[in-house]
Amino acid sequence: LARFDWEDPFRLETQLTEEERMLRDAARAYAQEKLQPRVIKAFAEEETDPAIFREMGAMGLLGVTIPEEYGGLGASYVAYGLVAREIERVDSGYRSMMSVQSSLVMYPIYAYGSEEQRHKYLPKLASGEWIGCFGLTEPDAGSDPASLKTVAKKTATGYVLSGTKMWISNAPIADVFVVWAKSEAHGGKIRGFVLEKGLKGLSAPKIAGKLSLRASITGEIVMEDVEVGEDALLPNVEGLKGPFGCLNRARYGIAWGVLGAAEFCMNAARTYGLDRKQFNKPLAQTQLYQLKLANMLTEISLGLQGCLQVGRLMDEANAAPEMISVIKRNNCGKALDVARMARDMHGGNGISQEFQVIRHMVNLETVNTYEGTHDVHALILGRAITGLQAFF
Ligand code: TGC
Ligand code: FAD
Repeated sequence: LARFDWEDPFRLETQLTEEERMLRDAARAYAQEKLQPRVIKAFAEEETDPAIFREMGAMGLLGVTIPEEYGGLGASYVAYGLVAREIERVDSGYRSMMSVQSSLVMYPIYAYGSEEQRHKYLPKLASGEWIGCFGLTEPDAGSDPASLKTVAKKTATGYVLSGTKMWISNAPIADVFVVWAKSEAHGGKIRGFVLEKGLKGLSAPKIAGKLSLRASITGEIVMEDVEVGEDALLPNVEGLKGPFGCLNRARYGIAWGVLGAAEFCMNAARTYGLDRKQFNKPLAQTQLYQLKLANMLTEISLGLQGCLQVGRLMDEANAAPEMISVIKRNNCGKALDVARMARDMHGGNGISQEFQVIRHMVNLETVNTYEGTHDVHALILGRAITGLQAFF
């Protein structure tokens, strides 16, 4: 009979290349040795250590899909997903720091930037010397980014930007700001701009008091008549497909990442159930406990296969955005279910920071919301299924 390994039910291991496995192992070692020991305090005290970017950069974990010429590794999207899974096994906030830098800052500069912009920004973002953020969401434009109000007005030498971005990961510690604005000189179309810390009129106040994703700093981006040169414009994209092109990659990474968090929670519940006895037997020897573990294993293993297939299609430049909606939506929702269940299975200990499952649970509430909410991805899929759009 073929052997069943509960830790790798569909033998994902055998479906990866040697290079993918090596990068995954390096990410796992870094995450377990360097991130795991500091996460409980970082989350409790709501502190983000900017040194993490330099550490990740030194390990080659920033912009792994970006070509080596610009400081990346030129690795596959499957490798990127595996890195996201290992980092998020520790904390969704740390994965957020990595995926914003990689997919939402380095990717648009690489895909839509000039050669000068690529050479100026990408190597320093890859090393973690510079920290990046991505400003799309505004106070009145969340699920509906087409209604954003930030404007770019043309001047003799460049542009003046005005507007406010909301809920922006990394913003208060960022050196590089990729922001999306309606450009009057381009018929009001959405265009991307790269701003740098220190520009007059640019500030990024921290949003305090988050009860989720506390190890990842979040802020506003306030632009009060910020003047930039022509060289701040990303020249090679126009319209919402610019930010969405980046979101496709970040959403894909999240789909892998949340399964890392779910795997942590399932493993924690299994260990807890084997150790803890009630009614003279291990909790793990009860039918209900086993049913919950079986449900967790099923969702996680099916989710991983979906990620792998979409990743392989991304590597062939053949993945439709709707495929990404399927895995982002389902894996976030399922990971949240797993984390809530694991919290319950730990009993009272489940609410303690020490056991870590409640931290994953509250983090996953954010991940289920950002990059397109669970319901927005349902509507994207509903539109694909029916041909009818139900957003407005
Ligand atoms: P719609 O009419 O559907 O499309 C407008 C234009 O965009 C193109 N497009 C895409 N292109 C590439 N990839 C995609 N996934 C695309 N989706 C749409 C489309 O072809 C069209 O192009 P063109 O040339 O014809 O103009 O636009 P809509 O306004 O009806 O969209 C509705 C909706 C709901 C699908 C969309 O707005 C949406 O996805 N909303 C969710 C917003 C969101 O995801 N925000 C994320 C902000 S960033 C973030 O959360 C980072 S957190 C990071 C972290 O910390 O990890
Ligand atoms: P809304 O759009 O107001 O949605 C509220 C509710 O209404 C949701 O349940 C939604 O599903 C539902 N809803 C909305 N429209 C419809 C509809 N047509 N039909 C049915 N239901 C609907 N953004 C960035 O640009 N960059 C970042 O780096 C970034 N980082 C973030 C970090 C954190 C910690 C958080 C919390 C958010 C971040 N975001 C970022 C913003 C995030 O993308 C938005 O919060 C998200 O897109 C949802 O927008 P909203 O919060 O305005 O909610």
